[in-house]
Amino acid sequence: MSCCCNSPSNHAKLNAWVDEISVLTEPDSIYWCDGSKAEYDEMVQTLVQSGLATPLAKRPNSFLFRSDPSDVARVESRTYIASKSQDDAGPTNNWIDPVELKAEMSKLYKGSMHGRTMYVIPFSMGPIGSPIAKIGVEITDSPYVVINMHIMARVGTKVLDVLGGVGEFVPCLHSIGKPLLSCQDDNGKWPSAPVEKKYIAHFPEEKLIWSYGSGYGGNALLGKKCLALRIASVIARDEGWLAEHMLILKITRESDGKSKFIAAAFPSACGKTNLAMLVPTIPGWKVETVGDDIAWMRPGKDGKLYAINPEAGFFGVAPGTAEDTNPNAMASIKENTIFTNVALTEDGDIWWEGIGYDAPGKLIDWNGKEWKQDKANKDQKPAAHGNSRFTAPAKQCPAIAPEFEALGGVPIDAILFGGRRPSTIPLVHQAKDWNHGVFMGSIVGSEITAAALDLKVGEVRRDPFAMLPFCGYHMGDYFKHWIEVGKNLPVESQPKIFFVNWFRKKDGKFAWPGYGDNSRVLKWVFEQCDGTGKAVETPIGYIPEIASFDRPESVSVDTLKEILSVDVEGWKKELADVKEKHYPKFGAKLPKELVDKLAEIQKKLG
Ligand code: GTP
Ligand code: SPV
Ligand code: MN
Repeated sequence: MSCCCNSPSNHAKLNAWVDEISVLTEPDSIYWCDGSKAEYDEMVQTLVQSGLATPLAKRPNSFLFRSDPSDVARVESRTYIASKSQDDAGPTNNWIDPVELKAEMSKLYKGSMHGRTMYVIPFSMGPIGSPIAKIGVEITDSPYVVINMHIMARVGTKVLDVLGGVGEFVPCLHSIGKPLLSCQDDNGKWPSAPVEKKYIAHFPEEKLIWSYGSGYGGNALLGKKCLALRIASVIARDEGWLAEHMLILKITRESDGKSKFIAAAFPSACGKTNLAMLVPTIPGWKVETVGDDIAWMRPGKDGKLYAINPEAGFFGVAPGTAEDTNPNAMASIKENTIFTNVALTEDGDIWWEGIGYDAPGKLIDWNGKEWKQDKANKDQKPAAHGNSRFTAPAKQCPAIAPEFEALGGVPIDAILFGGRRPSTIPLVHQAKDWNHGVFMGSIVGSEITAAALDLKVGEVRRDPFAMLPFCGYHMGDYFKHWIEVGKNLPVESQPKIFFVNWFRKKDGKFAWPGYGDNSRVLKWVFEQCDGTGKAVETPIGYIPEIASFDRPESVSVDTLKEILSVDVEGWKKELADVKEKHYPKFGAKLPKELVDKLAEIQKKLG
C-alpha cells in the first residue's frame, strides 16, 4: 500500500483522503490518534506549555481554556447545507452550490495547517459494535479538538479495527484557519479565523463535512452537530429512522420497579442536560441518564422506537449549573473535565454565574481579565461567557443509566418537545395522536439563547423539533419523514408525544421552579404512558387534572391552574402566527396532515 501519511490503517480510501488533505493543507507533520490516555495527557501537557490550557488545582486532571471572543458558540450564519439543489437544503438552511463552496473553501484550506500538526481522529458515534453506530474520521489541526473528541466520542485504534479495510466512514475535515509562519507560535492565544472566513459546511449527497475557521464546540467537534445531526438526519431520512436533538432518560417508579424511557427535544441551552440528569423532588421516583443532547432512534422488530445516544460525553452549558439545580452534572465535572470560557478563581477552581455561591475573591473572567463580583452593579458583565461549557465523560455521571451503552438502544415510551416560552404555552400538554405530536414538534418556538453567536438573544423564534440549526435537508421533507416514521409503527407502540414549558413567567419571574420539580411532570407523562394518568381533554390536547397533579409547595393552586390551562386568546395568536408566518415558508413541501391539524385546532378554539 502506498501511503505517505504514516497510516496505521489499511483502508485505502481513508489513506488516500488523508494524503490528499495533507497535500492541500501542508501541515508540518501528521499524527494518527490512538485514543489512549497517554496520548490525551501528552496533548494536554503541550496545551499547558503553549499557554492555551490552565490546569485547575482544585479539580484533578481538569483544565481551563479561554477562546477568542469571536469564537464562543456555533455560527449559524456561516453554517451551510451544500446540497446539489438548493431546494433540498430548504428555506431554513444557508445554501451555496457545492462546487462553488468547495472552490472557495479549498482556497482557504490551501496551506492552512502550516506550522501545525495534522491530527487524524478515527471516531465512532455510538458504542463500538452497535449496529446503529456510525464511524467518522476527523482531520484537525487543533489539539483542543482532539482532547474534546477523546471525551465526546469513542476514538482511536479500536475504531480503525472496526472500520477495517473497506468500512464506511464520514470524512470530517477541520482546520482552525490560522497557519503559522516559521518559528511562530500561538503566543497563548486561541487560534481561529475571523467570522467572515468561517465555514461550517455539509455536503449531504457525499456525506462529507468541511469546517474552517472555528475551534469551538459544534463548529469544530464534528462528530456532534455536523455528523450526528446534519449528516445523520439525511441518512436517517433515506433509511427510515430519526436523528434528533434530544436527550434520553430512564424514569423508574421505585414501588414496582417499572421504567419508561423518555426522549426530549428542546432548543440549545433550553434544559436537555438538566432534564436528563434530574434528581426528582418527589419521593419514590428515580431518573437516570442515557443521553443529554442527541438521540438516534430506529424502529425495532417489535414496532417500538429504539434510541441510542451516539455520544460518550457531555458538552454542557456551565452557567446555571449548581449543586442544588443539577448535582449530577456537578459530580460529573469533579475531575477529568475540560472547561471553556468559565471564570478562574485564585485557588485554581472554576466559577460561573448561577453556580450556587458568590464569587470567591478576585477572579479571572473568560476574557482573561481580573473580575470582582459587584452585586450592586446590575450591568456588570458576566465572569463566565453565557455559552461557556464543560466537557466531561458521561461515565462520570452518578446517574448514568445501565443502558447507556446498550448496543440496540432503549425503547422510547414518550417524546417531549419544549422551549423557552414566557407566555401562552402550558407547563405540559399531550398530543392526541402521532400526527398531532408531529404538529407540536413543527411549531416549537423558543427564546434565543447564547448557544449561537450571531442571533438576538431573548427573541422568540420558531425552532421546529429543536432542529432548526441541525436539519441537513428541507424542513418540510423532515416533517413528512416524521409522519412516515409514525405510520410505520403500530399505534400501540408509538411513543406518546408531549409538549412542556418550564419557562412560563409571571410578574417577570419563572412561574414554575423547574429542575428537580420537573419530575412532577415526568411522573404524569409516565402515568399517561401507563394508562393510569388523570387528564382533561382540551382543544390543544390533554392537560393534567389539577386536583391529582403533584404540585410543589412553592407553586400556589392559582398559579398551577394558570400554567395548566389553555390561554385561548394566546393560542389563537400562536396559531395565526404559525399559519401566516411559519408554515408558508415550507411551500408545497408542508405536509397536508399538518395543515389539517392546524385547522382542526383553530376550529376547536373557536
Ligand atoms: P445544549 O447543550 O445547548 O443543547 O443545551 P441544553 O438543552 O442541554 O440546556 P441545559 O440543560 O444545559 O440548560 C441550559 C440553561 O437552562 C442552564 O443555564 C440551565 O440552568 C437552565 N435550565 C435548565 N433547566 C431549567 C429549568 O427547568 N428551569 C429553569 N428556569 N432553567 C433551566
Ligand atoms: C447546542 O448548541 O445545541 C450545543 C452546543 O449542544 S454545540 O455543540 O456547540 O452545538
Ligand atoms: Mn445541543
